[in-house]
Amino acid sequence: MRIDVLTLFPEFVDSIKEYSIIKRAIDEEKFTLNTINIRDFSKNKHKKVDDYSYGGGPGMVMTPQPLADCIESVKTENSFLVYLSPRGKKLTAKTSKSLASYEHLILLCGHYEGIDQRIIDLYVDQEISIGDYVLTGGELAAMVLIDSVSRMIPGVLGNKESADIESFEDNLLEYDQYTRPEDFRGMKVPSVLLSGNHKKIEEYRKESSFQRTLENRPDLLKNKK
Ligand code: 4H6
Repeated sequence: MRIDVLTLFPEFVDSIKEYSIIKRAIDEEKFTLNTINIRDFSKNKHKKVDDYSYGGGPGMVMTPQPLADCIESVKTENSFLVYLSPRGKKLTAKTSKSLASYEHLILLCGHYEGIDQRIIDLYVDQEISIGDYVLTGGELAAMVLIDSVSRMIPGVLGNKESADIESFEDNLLEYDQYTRPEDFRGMKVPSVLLSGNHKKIEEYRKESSFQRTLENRPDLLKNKK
């Protein structure tokens, strides 16, 4: 898979290439990540990429010319273009999994008050939001999407790590986890986890998952199969 990120802040997005599982996946050529500076495509003498909003009101809108030229410089027949915006459809593990099967993903990051609607109408295949809050730009949303999609690419995670992909699919949150020491400042690890009784441990974890979900995300339980 190839991911191209169209942004006004390429260095910011490039920084994720240096870390953890994404770094390993890129080194192992599971996918490539490129950033393209939208400003490089501006034909304005001051490299301007924004303009006033028709109809008035506060804030600027990203102007179509640099966006169209930037998109056309990377787009092919099998590209899928995602626009990160607070107006988009909410990102879930299911969306990430389906995005992971594209040969070429283009992620468009907006700034100011957003982009000219005609660019959306012409080029955007899917408008995605990472949650109900506003960010100063689409870059952090694109980085979240890249992280979550890359984990779904076959071979990016080890067998052990892959298990937690399934965990969200069954609409339950993770169970409580412990590691050494057995006693930390007087707080003991639940004895069942030290018992070696795998059936009991399994039961404990199911119950722990259920309780955490009930407490933090009761909405997930309604969708449970
Ligand atoms: C597109 C349109 C994504 C992108 C408007 C982006 C939240 C998310 C942006 C804007 C984003 C998300 C610019 C509107 C700043 C508000 C960039 N915010 N905004 N939830 N911001 O995925 O002003």
